[in-house]
Amino acid sequence: MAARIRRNVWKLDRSDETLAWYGKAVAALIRRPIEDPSSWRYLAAVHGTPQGMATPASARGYWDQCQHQSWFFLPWHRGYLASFEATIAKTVKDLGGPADWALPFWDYSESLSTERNARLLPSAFVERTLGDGSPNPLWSRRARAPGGNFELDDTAVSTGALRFTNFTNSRPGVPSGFGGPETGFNPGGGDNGGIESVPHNRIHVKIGGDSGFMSDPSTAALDPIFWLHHANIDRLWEVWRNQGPQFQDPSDERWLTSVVFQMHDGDGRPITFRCADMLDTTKVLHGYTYEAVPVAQEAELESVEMAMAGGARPEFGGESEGPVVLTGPTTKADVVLVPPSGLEAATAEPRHVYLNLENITGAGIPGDYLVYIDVPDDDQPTASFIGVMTTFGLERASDKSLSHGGSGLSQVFEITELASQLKLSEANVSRLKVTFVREGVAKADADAPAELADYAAVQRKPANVTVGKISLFYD
Ligand SMILES: [Cu+2]
Repeated sequence: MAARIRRNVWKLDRSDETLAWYGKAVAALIRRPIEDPSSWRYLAAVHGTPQGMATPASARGYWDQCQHQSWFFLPWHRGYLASFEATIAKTVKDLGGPADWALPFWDYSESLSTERNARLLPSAFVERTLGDGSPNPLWSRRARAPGGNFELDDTAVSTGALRFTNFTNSRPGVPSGFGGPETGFNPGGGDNGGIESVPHNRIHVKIGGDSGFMSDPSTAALDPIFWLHHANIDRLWEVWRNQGPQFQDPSDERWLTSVVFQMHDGDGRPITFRCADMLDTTKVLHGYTYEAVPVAQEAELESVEMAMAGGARPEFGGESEGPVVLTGPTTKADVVLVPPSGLEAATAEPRHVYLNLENITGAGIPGDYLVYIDVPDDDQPTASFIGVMTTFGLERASDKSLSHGGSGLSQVFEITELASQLKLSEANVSRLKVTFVREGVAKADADAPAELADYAAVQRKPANVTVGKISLFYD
């Protein structure tokens, strides 16, 4: 069979039945027992399970496998999507549908001039019931969003991560590239790759709100929109690679072959794969392609020149005086710059300056934070936006009982241009002021599809978040 074609969900014809068949398959899978690898709940548990949920012996090594804050984020999720797509496609066929069903993708970052609905949840997912009054299998527990409008603003849908020319990075203190930091098999914690942070993490929390399934890795894949969101992230990997010869996947064997992932195929048979098996989408399980992989325009204008993996460790330029607890809508913190080995000692202007947020820990769903630094503007300091601190996966990353958890998330922003405006390399500047503005999370529906009511009953912990340290590095 020719490779399946994953299509843009907002570009499907009115007569197209892809989503109608998706709904029918979801309704079938959701009734299957959780021990069945082709059931809705088993497939979601492969990503993560809520705390306290027992893993049956037969599911050990299959559940709780999601790779986040890692260079395995993209390839693991690619295999996961293919396993899911194969299961849905087989069910669609068994129900009398087409043999070539493929997962659509939701391109929320598409220009509103070519698709004015791009930032709205596709309409088939919005209503609780279908025309005949029966429950809509594509509806789920989400932030309340009239008409499917989750207010995905520019900061949520930005594809700025495509400008990273490096896939990964192993140097502490500098950004982790497009795909994520070099790690071992990793269930979470540490620094997100550019594409994982935005739009991936942002979209999760915007859709899930304070207690919807999408806000937490342990319930996210219970929401049928999860898969269309991840199909788009997977597509953006193809867009990234398509930008030119300098956009290369890692060639290191530690990435390509050393870690083996296990899942099931569409017939429920165990399969294994490595990253090397995930590089050509037409050879991933049943094979697929995307109908739209444009060359990113902004990448042609300017790509982020990154300090390459393996280079010298950047110089330490200062840090906050202690942990910063983010309470209330706005929190300000100072980074104390270090003389004499600090920036002012540098003989020339530093090539890059990086602001690091380290050991971000907490619980619940606090939502994302907009981060600013004060820059002088006609002697009046103005807060200048440097990026978004995302919190998807915070509770997991802060959980000391998990094998890799406990030390929390981290995030790195390159602030080279602002640092030069700030004249950080001059001796009279001794402090950098950082401001965190809480974006807040929308209230989610209390209900959930009847078959998933158990998950909705789990109480979320009250939200709190602490940034362990803010530090500055330069090279
Ligand atoms: Cu995700």
